[in-house]
Amino acid sequence: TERYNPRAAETHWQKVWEDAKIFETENDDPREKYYVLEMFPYPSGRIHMGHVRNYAMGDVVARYKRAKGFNVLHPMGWDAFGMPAENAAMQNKVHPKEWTYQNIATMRQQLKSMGLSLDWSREFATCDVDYYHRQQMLFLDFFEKGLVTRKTSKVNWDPVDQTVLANEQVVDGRGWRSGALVEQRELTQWFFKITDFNEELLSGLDTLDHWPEKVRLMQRNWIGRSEGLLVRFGVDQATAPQGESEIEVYTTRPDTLFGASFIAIAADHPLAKKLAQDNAALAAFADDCRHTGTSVAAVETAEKKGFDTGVRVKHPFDDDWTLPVYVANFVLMDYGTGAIFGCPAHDQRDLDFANKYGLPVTPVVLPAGEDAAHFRVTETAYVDDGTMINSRFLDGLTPEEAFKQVADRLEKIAINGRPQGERKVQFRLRDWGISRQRYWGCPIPMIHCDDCGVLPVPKADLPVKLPDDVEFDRPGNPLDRHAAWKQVACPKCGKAARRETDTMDTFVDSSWYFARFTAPWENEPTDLKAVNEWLPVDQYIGGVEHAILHLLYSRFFTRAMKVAGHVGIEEPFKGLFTQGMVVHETYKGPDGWVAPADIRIEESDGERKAVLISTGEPVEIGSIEKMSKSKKNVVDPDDIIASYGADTARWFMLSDSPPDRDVIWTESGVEGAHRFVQRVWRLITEAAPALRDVTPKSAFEGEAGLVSKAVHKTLKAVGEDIEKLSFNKAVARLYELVNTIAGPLQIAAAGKADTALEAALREAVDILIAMIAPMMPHLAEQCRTELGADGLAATAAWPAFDPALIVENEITLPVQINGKKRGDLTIARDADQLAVEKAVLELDFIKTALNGSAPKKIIVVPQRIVNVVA
Ligand code: ANZ
Ligand code: ZN
Repeated sequence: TERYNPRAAETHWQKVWEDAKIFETENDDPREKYYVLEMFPYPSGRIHMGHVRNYAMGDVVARYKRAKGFNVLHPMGWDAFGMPAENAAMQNKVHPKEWTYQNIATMRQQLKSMGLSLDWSREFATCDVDYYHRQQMLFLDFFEKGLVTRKTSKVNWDPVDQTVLANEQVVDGRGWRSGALVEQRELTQWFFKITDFNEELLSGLDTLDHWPEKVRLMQRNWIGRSEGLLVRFGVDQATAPQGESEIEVYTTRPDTLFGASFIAIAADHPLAKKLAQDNAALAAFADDCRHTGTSVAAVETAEKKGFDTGVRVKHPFDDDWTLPVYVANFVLMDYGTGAIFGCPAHDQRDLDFANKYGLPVTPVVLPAGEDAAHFRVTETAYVDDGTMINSRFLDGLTPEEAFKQVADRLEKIAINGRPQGERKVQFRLRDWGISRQRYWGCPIPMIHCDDCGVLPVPKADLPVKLPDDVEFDRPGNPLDRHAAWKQVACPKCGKAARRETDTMDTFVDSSWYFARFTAPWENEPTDLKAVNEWLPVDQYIGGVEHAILHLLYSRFFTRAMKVAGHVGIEEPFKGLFTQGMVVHETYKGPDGWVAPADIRIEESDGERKAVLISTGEPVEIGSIEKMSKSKKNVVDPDDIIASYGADTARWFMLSDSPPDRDVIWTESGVEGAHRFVQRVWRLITEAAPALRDVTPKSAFEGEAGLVSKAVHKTLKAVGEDIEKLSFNKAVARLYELVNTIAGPLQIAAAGKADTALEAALREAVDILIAMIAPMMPHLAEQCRTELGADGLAATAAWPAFDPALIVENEITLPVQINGKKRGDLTIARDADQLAVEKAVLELDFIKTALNGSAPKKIIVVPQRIVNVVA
């Protein structure tokens, strides 16, 4: 037979599917719904292997569920706003819009060449006016519901690029692009009040039992609920500026209050600011702190530094005990109260700080097995449980009991007319700052009037469209420099006013696209009926790098949309799966990294060597890393599809590793996958003439029975594997099945199979094709055609296995000779006495033992044991 030609077959079937519109989903359909979604791509230019893996997995689920009779929604779109388009504009003088839509066109073609069963009729890009128009409607609705605020906050400001940087964009205190020293600036920004949903976002996680536990844990930590105490320390008047009578701290460890040795406040704490006014050294120190960057990681890794303000406070339980007040770089203004009491023995940062400034270290929690007289803390803080010591009335209690004691007592003491202690639940989660001083994003639909203040754009005036005529010749936000665009009449008084020039964080765009897919044609952001029918997404698949922000923002957005009446549910993603990365060997030549396409692997005596194809020079084989341009270890999906076909690429992506782990892309692996494609093709086409007009029928007996049993067992298991997203297991079973039926198929091809075997084989190949269809959809169609089957594999039902063929209907009995076990007999479970006796006498070890003579007796204990008396 001819070799299978994937290129011709794949384009053919893709066109057939497209013309028949079989993946276009109707909203009103009586069948049960199933919504499968892969995280939509950013149109960076070309798809990469990570996309291939992600979309191959989603497509298996979509095709499988379709075959199982569900009305499947499997849409695709583009997360199309963002910085790279503007960078391209600055570097290559191409308009962000043009750059983006060109990339989309390329990538759409690439995705289509993968043969994904997507409903392209619902496609949109978040930079489509149609889409961001609805996003502006949502913004205004959220504003109306009090879920949007404007407030000043500290941001990382890049003075060269004149833009706000995300924490991730600050590297060693400098802007990632400009290299300029980043400043902390107070900027007025727009915020979504995600913290209004603190408790709900936390408790909602408990309901998401189809999410990976590690993702739920990451979200829990990010939300960061803690139960603590506000403690008000009275200021020693002699040491403080006028009007400063107390410092309020937040602590989760009030039990350690007797181990306190200092107070530390943030550089932006009001007291620090006041003191800095007439203390130049302190002002300089505070300034220095502002350069650290606001991220937790930046604060955590920076060396702990402090400045003694000279102010002293009194210990809440002892008026004669004073503590020094420092300004410290590790205390953040926007957490708790921006002030802490330091307990060096039981907190590592406090200990580092105390050691640096010679402050006392008094342990107050004694670990089990230590004795109080000798226990010291020097380099490592003790953060675990134990028994209270050095703590007066708390001594002997557990920290938990001590917490309660301190809280109860401080709640009853008053300071300046308020209790000195107050229990307080605190969250780490901050409101979501969505303002970006950028062009390529969704304009925030607000207007600034000198007389009337900040007002929403009237809904009738939406959309606020991005202007096309913008220049990228200077850093900063082109919208801000666009006088004509900015100019607008105040919707209230009619006087000249200004448009808001900030655009929305692109995370906003991806926080509701899954809802929009349910009715992308709708004038309102959603069609309530459609969105409530389709959501939640049954299976969401994407990278674990989105485990926190994207998923949390989407969970918030869904709740906010519910408040605004755009959806009826709270949790958008019922099932979540986070896939592993695609990794590849790296190669290093004399002039740096070398691409896999430029080398050849030579194997001799089991040793692998890499040489440059061009010169034959040896290159070093390096470690296996995530595919990245910087290490040049990328393999272009286009090349793979061109040489092996999409089915091979998909099959390999699904085959090698559990889907949540990294998969190592290897040339030999791809070739193995391709050999399998060819093998299936050859076996089926060669047997096709014999099987074409055969009516499928399973068998229970003989060779045909073995075929039927193998195929039904595999069918059951593969279905279960796909339901569990264990694609690699399904693939392994299919390899095995093909091995099992290859021989019989060749017998059939040679015209030597009996009717029963032919019928069993016909059924087996039909089922095999149905099973490979979700993974290798083109090959499945082609094989079906060879067999003369009607209809398409893409719309065929998933076959049902016959339970009767799956029960273990064989039994293994120990066989004894004169009461001593000599071997086993495997036989049909329902075999009668006579059949067992007959089979036993056929066993080699029995024949040898009897050596031609007849046994005296054969004792058969049914279902248990056989004893041959010689
Ligand atoms: C005294 C103490 C003693 C603390 C001890 C810890 C251990 P979580 O659980 O994350 O909420 N803290 C409070 N506000 C802070 C701020 N603005 N910047 C830096 N640190 C701050 O952590 C709460 C603990 O983090 C608080 O409890 C406080 O230090 C510190 F043995 O108070 B603790
Ligand atoms: Zn006005």
